[in-house]
Amino acid sequence: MRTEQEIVLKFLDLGLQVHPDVVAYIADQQDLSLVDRTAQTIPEGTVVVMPRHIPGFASERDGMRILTESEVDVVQGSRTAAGGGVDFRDFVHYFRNRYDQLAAPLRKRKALADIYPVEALTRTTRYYNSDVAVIGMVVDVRNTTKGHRMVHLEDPTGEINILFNKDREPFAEAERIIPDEVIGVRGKLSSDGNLLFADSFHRPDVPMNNGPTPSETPGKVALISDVHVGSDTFLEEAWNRFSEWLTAHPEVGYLLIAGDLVDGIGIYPGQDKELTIPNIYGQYEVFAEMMRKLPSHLQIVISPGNHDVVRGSEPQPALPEHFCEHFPDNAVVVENPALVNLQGVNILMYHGRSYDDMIGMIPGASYTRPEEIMVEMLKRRHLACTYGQRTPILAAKEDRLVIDPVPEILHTGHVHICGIANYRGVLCVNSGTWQSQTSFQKQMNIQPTPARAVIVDLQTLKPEVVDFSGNIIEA
Ligand code: D5M
Ligand code: FE
Ligand code: ZN
Repeated sequence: MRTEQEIVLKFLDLGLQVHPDVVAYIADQQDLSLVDRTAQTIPEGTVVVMPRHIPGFASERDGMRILTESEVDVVQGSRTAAGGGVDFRDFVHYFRNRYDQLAAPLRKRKALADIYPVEALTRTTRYYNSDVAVIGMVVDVRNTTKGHRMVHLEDPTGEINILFNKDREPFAEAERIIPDEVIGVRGKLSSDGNLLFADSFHRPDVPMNNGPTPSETPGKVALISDVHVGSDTFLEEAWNRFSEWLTAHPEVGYLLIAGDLVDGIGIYPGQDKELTIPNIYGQYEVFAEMMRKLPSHLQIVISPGNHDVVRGSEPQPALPEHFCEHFPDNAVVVENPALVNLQGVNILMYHGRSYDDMIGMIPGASYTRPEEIMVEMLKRRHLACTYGQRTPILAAKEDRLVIDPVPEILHTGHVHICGIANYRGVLCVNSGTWQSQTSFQKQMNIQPTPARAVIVDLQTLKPEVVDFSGNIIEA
């Protein structure tokens, strides 16, 4: 009998199933007594013996050293957490919940001491002409004929207009205010209580003293997105180079894929002419095959994007079972967005549909610098705050697009352009794509940066961009 078979049977005799990496490890050691020794030390109730159950697991396979077993902890956005249906009352709950979540950090600001409910300011003469602070959600924002910025703000008690004078300091930042974000403003109330003249302006933001918590043990994660399997612009050769590279780099223990796994069907007009796999099941089948070819020690986390088969409104549910039944055991599907913890390092994965809204609204923003938009998301502590534009949002009882806790890494995609920034200790990574320029992007004048993976060292939180485009010449 082959050693591997013997090991499996020995575990089965003990009422235990066993992970293939454990079998390979014990076979390598040529020490069958390890089966009994492992069985004695595993926690009670264990069904499958995992590499972590072998103390100090470190294996030599294919001549490579696997340092530690990688483990993914899905903190937010695991498959079971999917929100329910929509009810008109949920809109009220949804925005109230957003307000409550984002007003909390603002209340702690010294500059926003003595916050008043809007109703108290507008309904009583008491505060007219005085210095006050409010926290509210932006209903809308516009420029006045004189070039000032007027923000219509709402809190749970009422509504008020706020004027940002073009000649005063907070004006520049006020130009970047967008609908449905939660802000705090200090200023002077007009003599009739209807207008607040802003002196200072505050966002929930990442705390100034934010310090990331790196991993205490070695490990690396590869961040990618927008694979677009099934499209005639999918870069198969570059993908194969990446796949081989991962096999040759066992120190990379994790692969996080932030959506647009496949190109999908009927996502944009005329897409059928640009598909090599015209069937959605076929697309996920090929994607699954690509995942199975990756080394088995790699922990893969897969979240959906706007080209994937799930509902477009965010949070998007994880891929349903029948589209991922051929994914390997080392892959886990999560929602979009999802917060995963790798060796103590929190990584917030979000596909990034809201780029399409924010780029249009924030002065100076561009598809070529996605990292700047990631900073804007962090300042607002929200992934997609503007409701009712291109990003469909599911109004549920809780706003799960709020960024809380502040992660060590924010990982997005969608834009197809690689961009990296560090904002108050948060590493922002937009990982690019595995698809060359599409006809749509040509029309939009978007030049993608395909076939790059961003590798982050979990101990130092330093990113490194590895280019797999080979001989592809970028236009
Ligand atoms: O997005 C691919 C690229 O196209 C990405 O740069 C965003 C851009 N894009 C996608 N949808 C829109 C809309 N509606 N307006 C402007 N730009 C857009 P993908 O999700 O892969 O199709
Ligand atoms: Fe995409
Ligand atoms: Zn996308």
